[in-house]
Amino acid sequence: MENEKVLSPTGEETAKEYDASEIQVLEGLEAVRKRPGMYIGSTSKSGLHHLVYEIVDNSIDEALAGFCSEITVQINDGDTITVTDNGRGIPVDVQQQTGRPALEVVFTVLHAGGKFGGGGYKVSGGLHGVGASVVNALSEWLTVQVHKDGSIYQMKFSRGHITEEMKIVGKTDRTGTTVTFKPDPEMFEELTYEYDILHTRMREQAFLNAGLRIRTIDARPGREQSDEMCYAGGIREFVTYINTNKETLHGDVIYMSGIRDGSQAEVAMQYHDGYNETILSFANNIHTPEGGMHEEGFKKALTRVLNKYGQKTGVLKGDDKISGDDCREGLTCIISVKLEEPQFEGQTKAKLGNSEIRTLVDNVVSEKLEIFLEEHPAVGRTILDKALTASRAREAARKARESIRRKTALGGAAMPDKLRDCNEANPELTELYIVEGDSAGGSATQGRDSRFQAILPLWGKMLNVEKARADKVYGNDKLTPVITALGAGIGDDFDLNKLRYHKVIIMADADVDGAHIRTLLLTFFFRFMRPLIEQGYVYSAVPPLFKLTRGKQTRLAFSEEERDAISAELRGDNPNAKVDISRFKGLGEMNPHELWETTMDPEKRTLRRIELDDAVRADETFTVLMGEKVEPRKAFIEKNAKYAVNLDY
Ligand code: TSJ
Repeated sequence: MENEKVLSPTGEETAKEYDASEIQVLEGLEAVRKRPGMYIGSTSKSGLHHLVYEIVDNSIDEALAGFCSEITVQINDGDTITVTDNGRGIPVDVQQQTGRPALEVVFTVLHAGGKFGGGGYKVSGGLHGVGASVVNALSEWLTVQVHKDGSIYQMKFSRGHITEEMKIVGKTDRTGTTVTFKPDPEMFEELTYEYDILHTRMREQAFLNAGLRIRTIDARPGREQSDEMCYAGGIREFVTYINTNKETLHGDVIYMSGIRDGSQAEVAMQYHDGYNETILSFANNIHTPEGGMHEEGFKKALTRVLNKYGQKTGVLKGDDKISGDDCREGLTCIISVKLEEPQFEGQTKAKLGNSEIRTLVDNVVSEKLEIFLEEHPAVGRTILDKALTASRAREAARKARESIRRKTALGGAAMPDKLRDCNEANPELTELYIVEGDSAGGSATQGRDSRFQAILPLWGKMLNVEKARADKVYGNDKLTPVITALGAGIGDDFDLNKLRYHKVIIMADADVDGAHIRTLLLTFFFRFMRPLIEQGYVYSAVPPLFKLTRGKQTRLAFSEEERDAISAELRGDNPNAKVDISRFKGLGEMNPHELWETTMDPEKRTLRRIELDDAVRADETFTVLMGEKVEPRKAFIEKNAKYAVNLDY
């Protein structure tokens, strides 16, 4: 291979000689294959999808530079990926430093992305900012075609090695870059792409890059679908999208932007009548869930501007102050900044560290929001009223919490009327069953072992935690009994040492209503008693669905599959044997003895411990679930009922 014949960019034959720099190149890509996780996070499903983002980021850079307006991402049969753009096309001319075509360097040198072609402007970039060469190293094969200057240039690779040198394969009248690759089965545990994951990510990128048209296509047989996304309004439309199911407090999304010293900041925001704060921040199109300087700058400026405006309009008097939290109640906000050299910090490198960006965002919001409020006094008044109400509610909540704390401090609160407590006092030995409905509660009370099992029935419509402010949660007649029975307080005052039961068991039907109550309770625990879940004290009871009887033999089944299997087993070799199958319709229909035998007897029952992940998902389900508008909520429940029920298995 010392003197192998290769084609130059113009198609002439030249002798190729490997030199020291090229050996370094190959060593670089070997490193990627040795420790892929270092470059793309993981080799599971998320890493597999990350490959696509790394490629697309290059096209987005080209769009940011002003030369690309369309990007297409396609999943092909066999789960290969094709990304196409209509940019200028990756440069193909031979580079001074390396003596190789720029195109080759892009795919074979680690960290080569965007650093050529005269002051390459790089503001996009994946989580680890690595690029095309990493994707190349981790692909069984990769083909790139560049349409440029009237010719189509093509080059092929396998696992980072060149398999076909760059050559001209045809003529063209357009410009752009197309890359097709097949993730290497030797490197990835998971090889099947999920259209929804790519689609969601590409939609986010379309929101973040106003006017950029992104198409996603699934061309795998039997799964054909496609979408086209282009948002002239950019992050304004992102906010509108998030607020789709909410009652907004002012018609138009507030938009602010500014540029300084080569950095750019954009903010879009809109209040709704709910109580949650949703701030999504991005740096160079990368999501920063841990926040950072851009979020800090926004929050400080928002609080300052609203307080100043309140004083100026006389709504706030003297020393009146609205806190930052109160200024953000019911706020949906997107912050997007673009800067030359982002510093990502924090546990997952998802927090922006550049302090100059805090000043930039602060300045932009201070100036532009003040002007907006001057020009839209009605909106200004609405926002101030919202913040003031939040402020009063927070004060009421603080008092309610104090009173609960005082009660517990004074030799323990009176236990709730509905609680059927157990005799044992040592929390390590006791269990609390939280049971949906009065009739199931009655059966559980009669069926339990009262030495160590306590029962708390919950009945009627549960409080919707999403729609309730903290003070309502504290004073709520459904949740207060739970708080009191557990005895450990809530929120900042929560103290596991005071917990009265070390097993907290949610017992609800395996239907949509049961799933609903479970989701509500998990969300409540997640938000107000998180250590309870983190330390593994929360369980879900697993009631059976079927009872099968043959003669004197009785068996229980927890799913339809299990029912069929047990039925076959009971019949044995005798096809005529009669197996009686009855369905448990709900907890309420079991008699106390049955409930004990099937669901509560520690010797026989199944309990499923709730993991933090379950609670996080419940919380997310909730956030989407509990918009103000009923129709989307209903559709969502129906679509997710299966998942919610699955919490139990
Ligand atoms: F990942 C990748 F590198 F393979 C890749 C790059 C994949 C895809 C689908 C597109 C791209 C890409 C790169 N699209 N557009 C560009 N543009 C450039 O590389 C480019 C073109 C011209 C100039 C110039 O200064 O003339 C500079 C650059 C960086």
